[in-house]
Amino acid sequence: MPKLKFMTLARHIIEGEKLHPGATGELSKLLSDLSLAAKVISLEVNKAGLADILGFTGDNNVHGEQVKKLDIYAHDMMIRAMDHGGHLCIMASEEEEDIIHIPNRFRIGKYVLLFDPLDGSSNIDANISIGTIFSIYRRISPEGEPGTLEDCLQQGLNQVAAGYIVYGSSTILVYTAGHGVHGFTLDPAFGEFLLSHEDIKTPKKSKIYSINEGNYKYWHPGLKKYIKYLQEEDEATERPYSSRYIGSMVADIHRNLLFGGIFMYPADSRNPNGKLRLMYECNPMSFIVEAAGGRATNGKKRILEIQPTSLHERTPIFIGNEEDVKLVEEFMAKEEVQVQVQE
Ligand code: FBP
Repeated sequence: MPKLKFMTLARHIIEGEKLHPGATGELSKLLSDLSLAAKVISLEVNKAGLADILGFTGDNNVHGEQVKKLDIYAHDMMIRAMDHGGHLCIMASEEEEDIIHIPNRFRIGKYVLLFDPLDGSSNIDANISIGTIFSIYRRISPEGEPGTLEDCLQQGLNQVAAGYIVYGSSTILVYTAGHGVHGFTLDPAFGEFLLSHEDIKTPKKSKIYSINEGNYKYWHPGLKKYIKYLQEEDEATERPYSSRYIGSMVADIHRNLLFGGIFMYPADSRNPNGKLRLMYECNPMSFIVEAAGGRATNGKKRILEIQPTSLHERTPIFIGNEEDVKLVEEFMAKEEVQVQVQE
């Protein structure tokens, strides 16, 4: 059990700011506003079974998916916590088709926030871990003006901070602002996030793979071979690996970040771009995993180097410790060569 240091998230952020000469404190205030939203959402998630917050709203979102009541609750909570602090020029959410402007009555700031208010929605009603994911950029459009779509469609490399919150057996917030990846557990007794996982480094070697094997039939032949390879017995390479799949990206990647593992949501013959969204799922998780010593690609290219073209675009993702992500890339590249030779 990690020894709890009495280091609150707020203090940690402010101390981190000292590492940025010329910092104005705006990013710190933005991150602490985010942590307030996380606390409120955590409270609602924890009592979901009691409050009339389970189930669907009856509407569909921009992705054509049925919307869960808790999805909208979390979405509204994020906007209410973030729109008035004066740190943001624009926001974007999984639950909103268009970019979200800052109301005129509030000051326009220099940061851009993209978020998935509740990741793993399919697990909400079954009380399985779900989460919130966020990604922060500095604006590229002129200061003082309302933010633009261009401000949102930046490469993941340009993120200044990213993080997620897992609402599980406890609520944990993990973030990086360029100086390591750190985890804070919410102490419900006095409502503070306390440092519980300092400077997380993902283990070099995996023993876990996470993928929805129900889609096996539709996969790339190289991926099929890689999964079969992981299931073979070989002591030297600690195979077979264990299969773990919660069906909540944020929870699956959090586990792999701590224990070592590779999470994959590939493209397949039905979904040529996979399922997960680049801007508020794959970019922030890739920024965190890379900062913890891991790797994240679409099978060929670093996720963080992908130039976005639309707010809700999807991308295949292979994310986890470097060795295994490189290995699945090799398996797929080899098969592509085979296919070309045969043609
Ligand atoms: P949302 O719940 O935010 O739409 O996220 C998508 C997601 O639930 C991921 O968290 C998860 O990894 C994936 O979809 C599960 O998809 P599938 O059920 O196809 O395996």
